[in-house]
Amino acid sequence: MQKIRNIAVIAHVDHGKTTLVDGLLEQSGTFGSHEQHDERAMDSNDIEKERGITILSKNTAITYGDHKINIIDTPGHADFGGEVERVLKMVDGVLVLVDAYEGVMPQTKFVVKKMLALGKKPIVVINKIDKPSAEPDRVVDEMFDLFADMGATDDQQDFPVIYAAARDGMAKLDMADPDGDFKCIFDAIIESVPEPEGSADNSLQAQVFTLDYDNYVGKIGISRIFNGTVKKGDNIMLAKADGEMVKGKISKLIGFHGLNRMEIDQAEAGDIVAFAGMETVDVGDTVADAQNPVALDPMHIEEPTLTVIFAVNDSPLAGKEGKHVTSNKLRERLEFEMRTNVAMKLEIVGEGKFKVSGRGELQITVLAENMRREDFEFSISRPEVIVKEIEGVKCEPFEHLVIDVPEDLSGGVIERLGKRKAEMKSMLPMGQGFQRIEFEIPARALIGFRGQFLTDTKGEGIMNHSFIEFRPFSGGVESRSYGALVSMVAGSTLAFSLFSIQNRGVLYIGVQTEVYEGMIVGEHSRDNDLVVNPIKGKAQSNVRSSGADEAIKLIPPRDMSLERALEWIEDDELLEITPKSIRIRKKFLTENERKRHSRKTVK
Ligand SMILES: Nc1nc2c(ncn2[C@@H]2O[C@H](COP(=O)(O)OP(=O)(O)OP(=O)(O)O)[C@@H](O)[C@H]2O)c(=O)[nH]1
Ligand SMILES: [Mg+2]
Repeated sequence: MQKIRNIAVIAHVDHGKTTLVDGLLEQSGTFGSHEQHDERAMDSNDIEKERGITILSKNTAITYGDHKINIIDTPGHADFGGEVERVLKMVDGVLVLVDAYEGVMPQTKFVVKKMLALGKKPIVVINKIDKPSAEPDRVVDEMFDLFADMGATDDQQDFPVIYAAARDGMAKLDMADPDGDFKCIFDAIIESVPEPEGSADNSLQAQVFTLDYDNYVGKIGISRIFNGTVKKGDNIMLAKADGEMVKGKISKLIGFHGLNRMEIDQAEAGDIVAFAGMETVDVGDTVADAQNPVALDPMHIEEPTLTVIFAVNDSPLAGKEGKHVTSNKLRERLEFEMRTNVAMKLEIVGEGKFKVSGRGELQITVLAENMRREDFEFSISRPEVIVKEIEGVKCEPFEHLVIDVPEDLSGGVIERLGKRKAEMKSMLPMGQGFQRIEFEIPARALIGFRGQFLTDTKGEGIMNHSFIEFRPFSGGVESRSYGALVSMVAGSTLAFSLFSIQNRGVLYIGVQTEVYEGMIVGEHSRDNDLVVNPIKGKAQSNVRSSGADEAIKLIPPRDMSLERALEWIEDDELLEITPKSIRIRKKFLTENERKRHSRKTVK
């Protein structure tokens, strides 16, 4: 049997997981010496590349000496935290990265807690020690405290520490040592991560932890083999979470090496491989022996906390920019997403209306962004948190929020968060005039908070949050404090009218932009909505009579990204999304209709 180690790389967002995996691939010689590859090669899909974040966990394998090391790179963003938990069940040890300046952050806590509870063996990597602001000693202490607080066993608490600058391929066991390469990381993996249990001679038991889809072979289940041996063409039994047993056949067996996948003939206990040929496969299923099927413990799949409604685009500009606009197309696409994305749920709630539930706004945004790139047009509504009854009590999701803010601005931010029902848990000086403040806050109150926070901290604040648990409903929270500037007409915008509207707030659109009645062209500087005419030319009676053209200086419109717009909208508003545009609109386009459904200020 081959010698194997299975590890996951876990950390808070941006602490350098994918960069470290690059280094592991490179320094193990897995990339051929002439092979060209991108930076953060594992972040392979377009949105991952553009945003520089990992969205889907991905696995790779390297060879080091006589060992095969399976490595799973995980996403650090809280919205994808559910993935991490599933991945952790598949490995025997973890590399926990932590930024040598930022230290323990919300998602560090989340992943360390899960990892310790599952009894995994950690190796702590203090990364980015090259940063001038790095304080590796403080961060090591923070990690020791965190482990102790989270109930680490003696064995887990006794973790090896590696100091690294992953981006430079540098690592060492002691800050006083000369800079070294990743050899100390490889050695720590081989020495301290236990070898996989289970035997190749037992009956087959493999568990699926990620799904993938391929146009040629269909659904693919990426799995850890806990027992037995599997060959291409084998008949198997698929043990589903609900106890059902479905007969199947492994049409293809796929192995991983570096950035490549290749067909293999056989795999054994301890390894991580992918199976094709089982159309009904789901995350958590056990791929078991056909004669003696024994299911593994089902997998806990984190429940969604947020929903939005995807609907057919019914704006006056519908159908002009996208190819796929019908309810059927929309349903097919969303159903397709659900086949591989277990963190999301879909419910049809009306003609052309689909309720999509997920873990957070980023997850929803990524789906919407993918769809617009595939030429879809649709609308989405304001995100709402999922409220559920637990033992007769109405409960809602709560989040752990950590902000870093300049000291002189912290008072204002704390006050604002108070109105949003946040409870302050701690406050620490961070150096360079910054304070780190931790809160617990209803997830509901965080919707729309980021934009406000950036304004309040003049763009210098940093905020991070991650899910804690469902807790009793906390009552009304303050929502957006500004109204919308709403167009009263359809047409193409003109500088002349935008020039006067810009005194009323912040514009979201520029000149020569198609608008329609009920479309939102900006944010009002007061709390009520204001109806405006953005297409008025100057050949009208109110033009000043000085013959010469008055210089019209337009302030550049605020660029509303999909996320920013999604956070900004209220219940009576929608985002219209097409391959070319993101428009913000009122649900009811005419003022008369809107009057009948007047805007609520407290929810
Ligand atoms: N200064 C410094 N920057 C680093 C180092 N390692 C990574 N970075 C940078 O940190 C940023 C984030 O790196 P990633 O590898 O994408 O981080 P990640 O943990 O995979 O992020 P997510 O997958 O989104 O959670 C990138 O800009 C890297 O270049 C390091 O050792 N030193
Ligand atoms: Mg990453």
